[in-house]
Amino acid sequence: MTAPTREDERFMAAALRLARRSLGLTSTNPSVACIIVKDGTIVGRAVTAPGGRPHAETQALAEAGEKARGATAYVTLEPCSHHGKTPPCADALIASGVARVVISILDPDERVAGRGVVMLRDAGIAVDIGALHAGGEQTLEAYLMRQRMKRPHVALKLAVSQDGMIGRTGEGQVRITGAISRAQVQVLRAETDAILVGIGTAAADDPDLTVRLHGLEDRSPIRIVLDRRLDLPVRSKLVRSAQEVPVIVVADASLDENAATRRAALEAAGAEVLNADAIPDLLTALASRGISSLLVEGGARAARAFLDAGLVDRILLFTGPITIGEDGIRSPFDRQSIPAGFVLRRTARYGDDIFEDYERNI
Ligand code: AOF
Ligand code: ZN
Repeated sequence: MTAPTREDERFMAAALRLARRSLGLTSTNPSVACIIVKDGTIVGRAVTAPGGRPHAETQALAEAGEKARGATAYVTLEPCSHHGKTPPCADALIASGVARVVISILDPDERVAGRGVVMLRDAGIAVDIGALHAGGEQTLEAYLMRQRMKRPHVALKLAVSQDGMIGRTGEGQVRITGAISRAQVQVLRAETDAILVGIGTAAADDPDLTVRLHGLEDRSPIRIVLDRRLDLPVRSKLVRSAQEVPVIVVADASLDENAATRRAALEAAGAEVLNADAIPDLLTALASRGISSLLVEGGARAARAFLDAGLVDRILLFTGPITIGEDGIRSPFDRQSIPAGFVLRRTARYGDDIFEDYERNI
């Protein structure tokens, strides 16, 4: 195995950028990109198709055609070796005549797990693993979390005022952040498989939690409400739009008979009711359905529940310029009191707001 060259890193960076563009579109498959390079020129490039198939490699090879012979393929995830709904990508690469394959991350899927590399090497193809490994881990973080830990990757989003509040008691939505931040939140939603709020937020704000940003309207994630006693009104925007974008209402397993009526009403309106007593149970259930990424969007109680369970991997903190005052609803934390164990990865200014991206330091 040789160390990746500058050129390898340049093409892998391009592949990772391409893969990131389809995050949220390929579930339950990861978004993987493949770039085929012949004599320094890109002759084929593709990302996993919406819905997860075809995989990246077969599409990139189709574009390259005969030019793939002797070329180098850059793939963000180890090419698959299993016969799933499509034949193995490793076979397609071998048949194409590529001379070398550069991989960022090995695939933890137990059907693959190094077998893709073995197939390629057995066929005489040079394989280099680990180019831009950290970037690969980040781009595939949700998929890797589900594969390795059998739970989705959890990001907690909070919009906090200067005085550490997330809203005002008795009021619906309070505008804490500006238009650019709100558009960024829409992008975050589009990139995630599922989005979650507590019943407090669902009842107070009556949000629909869909993606409305121009061009991303078809990328609304599944919506989940933590609602132990099934109080979510059937007339809420969430339930009324359940036919278009799925809604899962998470209730206690042991509910009284009155709840059976509410459950039936929610189900008749198209929502799904899922029983889970604790957050780890919920995450296990979501992972087993192929949900790799979860965005927790509010409010304070839901945020605290995930933090207390130690099940937050990323914090996306938007701090707006306004001050709310005494009747405010206090955020579990603000910029000055980030929970222990998180490190700042990125910061940006969105108009008058400050955005900070914290990652759990493991
Ligand atoms: C690749 N290239 O573009 C992707 C891969 O359900 P299946 O048969 O599509 O298999 C899903 C698995 O395929 C997934 O868990 C991961 O191992 C791999 N994804 N592999 O060679 C791709 N998206
Ligand atoms: Zn494949």
